[in-house]
Amino acid sequence: MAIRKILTEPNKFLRKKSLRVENVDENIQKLMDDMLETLYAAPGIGLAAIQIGVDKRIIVIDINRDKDKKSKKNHMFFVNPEIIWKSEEKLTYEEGCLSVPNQFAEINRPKKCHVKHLDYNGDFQELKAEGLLATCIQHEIDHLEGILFIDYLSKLKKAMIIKKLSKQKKENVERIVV
Ligand code: GNR
Ligand code: NI
Repeated sequence: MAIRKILTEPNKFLRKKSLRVENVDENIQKLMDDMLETLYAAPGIGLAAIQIGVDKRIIVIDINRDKDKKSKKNHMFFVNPEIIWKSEEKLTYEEGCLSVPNQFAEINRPKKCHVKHLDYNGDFQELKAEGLLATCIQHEIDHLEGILFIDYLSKLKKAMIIKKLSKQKKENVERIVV
């Protein structure tokens, strides 16, 4: 297992649409192991493969581990996830993203969703989610389409965040060079 580097905005690769996984084989499982380790190291509650530079439709989620490191691992892998139902009822959650460091914003999404996917063993699963889990699943599936939560903000707010992140990136590069 290995902790992988997480890509951050602005980065064109984060805007790429991820590709379906044809076969959940050993290499895919190894990738999922790395994703889990990277998620816990970050720490975060969800991670999409594209965030570590792999354009495959794979997500890992653990909404409990972040707050309580001693809690039992309770992660889920989603391969080729598809939302098959969304509630009319909405929920606003303050979202963050490991690829948009230190930026937070309230985002409104369906409160509940049903998702079908393959698990770590390549077996078919269907899951009913609500609350934070539903929010996180939708946030991660957006990543597979090249969508970030800042895309839901006003043009001005989004531009301000991207400007801030570009500046931070530039400063980091200069720190290394000098
Ligand atoms: O760690 C994360 N926290 C979070 C909080 C509210 C809504 C979504 C998320 S996902 C984020 C990790 C991440 O960037 N996943 O793609
Ligand atoms: Ni994210």
